[in-house]
Amino acid sequence: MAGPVPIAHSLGDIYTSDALPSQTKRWNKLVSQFEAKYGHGPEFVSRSPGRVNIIGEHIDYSLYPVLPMAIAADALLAVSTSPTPENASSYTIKIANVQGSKFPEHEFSLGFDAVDIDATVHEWTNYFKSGLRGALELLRKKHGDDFKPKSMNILVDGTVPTGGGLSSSAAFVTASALAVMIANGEQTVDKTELTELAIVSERAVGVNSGGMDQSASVFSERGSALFVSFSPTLKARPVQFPKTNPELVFLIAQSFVTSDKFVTGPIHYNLRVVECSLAAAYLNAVLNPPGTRLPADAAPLGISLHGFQETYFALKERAAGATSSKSVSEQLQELLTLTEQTLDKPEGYTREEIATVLGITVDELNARFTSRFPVRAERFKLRQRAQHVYSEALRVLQFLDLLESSSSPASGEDTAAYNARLGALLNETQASCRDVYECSCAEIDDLCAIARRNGSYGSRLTGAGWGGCSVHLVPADRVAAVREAWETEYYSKLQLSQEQKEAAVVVSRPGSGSAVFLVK
Ligand code: NG1
Ligand code: MG
Repeated sequence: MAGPVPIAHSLGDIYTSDALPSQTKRWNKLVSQFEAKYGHGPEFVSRSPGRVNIIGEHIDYSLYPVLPMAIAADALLAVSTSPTPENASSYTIKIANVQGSKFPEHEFSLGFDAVDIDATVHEWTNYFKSGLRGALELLRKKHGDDFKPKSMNILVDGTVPTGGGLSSSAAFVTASALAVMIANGEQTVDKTELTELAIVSERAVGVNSGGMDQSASVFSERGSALFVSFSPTLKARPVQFPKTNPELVFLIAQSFVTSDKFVTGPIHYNLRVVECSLAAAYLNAVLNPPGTRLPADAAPLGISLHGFQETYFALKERAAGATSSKSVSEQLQELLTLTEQTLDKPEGYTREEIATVLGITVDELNARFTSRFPVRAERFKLRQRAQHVYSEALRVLQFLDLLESSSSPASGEDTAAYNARLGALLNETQASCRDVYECSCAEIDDLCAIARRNGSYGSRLTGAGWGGCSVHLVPADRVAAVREAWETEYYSKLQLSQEQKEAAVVVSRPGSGSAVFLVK
């Protein structure tokens, strides 16, 4: 899985045969629009897909493994370059989008020091700039501080719906960083390096994100889901779904409730990141010996619920003078009990209450946890957030186990019963997201209920939630019934454009990850 981002030689390396005709048209159009705009052809196209998360929601930033897969929709950057003269003091980025009315073009003249990003304005090119910034940091590390980036002409074509939970942002940031690396002469780009820089970069846009989306976008392989773990280091490996008859497919259904993390971060996404870190710090203060520090790991706020798990069990073992016989799943079960006992205030905790337990002032608490990404809350629901994270981490392991263990239908279990077990875990995730983590919404709950009534084994939100997309595990012979029910019971009640109607539901098969296509 690790290794360089592939150089594609034909679109058949990237897309499945059913997608190929329409993708070929799209790519040709992109190239001819590029020529019309800049007066010459692109040198290469960088490409990164969106993703759907199958299971493992809101746990990546607590450093627990997740199971997403890439979808066919992607971000493409067609690029040409020109060298920056020895004596120049700046370079130029011209960036335009095939959807010019929605995403207006820009020209930036940039100095050689760090790229400025104003995260207070919501501007589509910020995502490019964050990829640029991350890539340049890496290039400087490799080639020294006086490294001079090339000027670039760029035309972008993105098909991942924005604000829809399918991670248009990570697709764009990773494709951008990849484009900058290739534009500046890198012959190969390491997948792990690209992913890590994109994770850090995306935080520059104002969202305190985990690393699932960028990993899925870069590492995915056609035909497989991806098991991504973050600790101790980023690792990704493909996971196959068992072949069943009827085939199991993932349906992705839009709710058309737009949830913009940039706008609602302080009460939704960024607040959850803070609550999880506060929960970890609180559990650490109460349950570990005084003075124990959680590892400053790669979690957005440096303190993760996963870090607490590791420290807690390691210290316990040391105290007992024995190595633990507990499996990770058993540890997670125990953490659920400890969470219930220790974080016993369902109404939530005030800053004062948390600061007292941590032995710091409220100002120190704010500086450490809520200054970089502001949040708005009177009370922090530490109990519920930790409960969701530990139970969801457990469900990911159970799901993986079902996919990979001998209990798959090949070994004789009745297919429907097996599918029902997979689906039950997805349904439990949805219940936990709705009731415990509070990141669903009525419309998503509705889509899930309709799908289950019509043959879905498991239905849930995917991505950050509070709107956006839902994912459903449906046997191929029930797809039409589920679609029809959504149409009559949900979509027909919304005012949708033709374009929205066509994009509302897609059958998704696991697609391939980032690639570069060299144009001859
Ligand atoms: P979306 O909103 O689908 O891009 C976000 C985070 C993920 C993960 C999920 C919840 C970003 C870029 N992505 O996904 O890292 O935390 O929510 O599981 O913020
Ligand atoms: Mg996103």
